[in-house]
Amino acid sequence: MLSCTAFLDLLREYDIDFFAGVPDSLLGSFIGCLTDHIPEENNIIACNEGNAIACATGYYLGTGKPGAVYMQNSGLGNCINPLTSLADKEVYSIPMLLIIGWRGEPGVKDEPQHSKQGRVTCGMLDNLEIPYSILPDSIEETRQILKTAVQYMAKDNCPYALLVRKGAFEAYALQSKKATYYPLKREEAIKIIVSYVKETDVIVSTTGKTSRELFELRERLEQGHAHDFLTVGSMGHASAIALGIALQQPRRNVYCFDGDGAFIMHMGSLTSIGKLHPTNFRHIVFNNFAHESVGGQPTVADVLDIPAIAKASGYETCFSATTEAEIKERLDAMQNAVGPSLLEIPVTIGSRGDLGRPGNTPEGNKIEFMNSLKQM
Ligand SMILES: Cc1ncc(C[n+]2csc(CCOP(=O)(O)OP(=O)(O)O)c2C)c(N)n1
Repeated sequence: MLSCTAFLDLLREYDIDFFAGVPDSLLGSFIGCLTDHIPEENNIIACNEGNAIACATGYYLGTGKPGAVYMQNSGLGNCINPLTSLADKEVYSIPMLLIIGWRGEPGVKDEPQHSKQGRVTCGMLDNLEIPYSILPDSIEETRQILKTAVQYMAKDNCPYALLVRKGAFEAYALQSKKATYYPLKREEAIKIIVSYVKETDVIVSTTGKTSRELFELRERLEQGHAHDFLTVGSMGHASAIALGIALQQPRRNVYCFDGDGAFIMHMGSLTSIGKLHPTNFRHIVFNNFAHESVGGQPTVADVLDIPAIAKASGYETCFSATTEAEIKERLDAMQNAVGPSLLEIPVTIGSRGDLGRPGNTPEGNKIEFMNSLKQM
């Protein structure tokens, strides 16, 4: 295992001191270490991974030095366009070090949404003609690999990737977690909304612990899972999925359970929702100001006015609420909305240590969910 601080020191030795990216659980310790040791303007927690490639490009244009971009391998898809049409040798030829968490590595047990991406990660890098190495265990070997990467970036002016296996980094506890104190935790807020929704309503929930908590709650209430579509992968796309359903199923309410990180990742989705204006679309954003599911690194939600953004994108009714009574009052008001509505619920960061994972398969979830939509 590598010490996060030793790896960071090594990167600095090679003059890599700018970072941009989206957090990942395999890189959680390292990104926590960056959050504590690198000033905000040199560690941009980007809205999505493609955006991080663009930030590193700007940094290179401004300094002549390669920066580093960190991501989970599921974010590679978000990067393909800027990697092929911006950083690529045949376009602007921009060097940068990609630090990629390798979820779903073949032979390593992982969740279903990671298995395909894990299997195709090396092939994707090969197709992108990006050379890569697997991050070694020892600091000495890492020094050698970094030397190769830095020499390649200097000579060829192109991205070089490091693949990071599960368990590669020693634990590092993020010191500078922003404390957000609100009356409810996400799980408690989910419970309030689930007890409010009607049997004919459906929920599309976002990636990470939101879907896991929703699944467990339905188990505990013995309600089954037929009314929930758990978006276990595809971070940031839950609202567009919910939009697609809302437009085709106008007689039922479609709730989207979003996280602030996921909401920000593909915020452009709001513009389609605002434009198409489905009255039955109910967007709930559990805002803990962090990527809690992958280590609690901050998002930029502390400087956003989420209801105002939704309103300016064409939503009809937009609120914020922090207590149970307020939430219920706002949910009542959303019933009378004449267009899409949004409720932001600022919550205290945190979740249960014994939180499980959905016991159904994604395919099983889809079939059950589609069958439930046929009824009404
Ligand atoms: C494209 C992509 N990038 C990164 C990830 C890793 N990831 C999974 S959940 C998550 C955090 C989501 O944060 P937020 O939406 O705020 O929800 P929270 O975990 O705080 O409840 C991240 C970054 C991913 N699954 N997909």
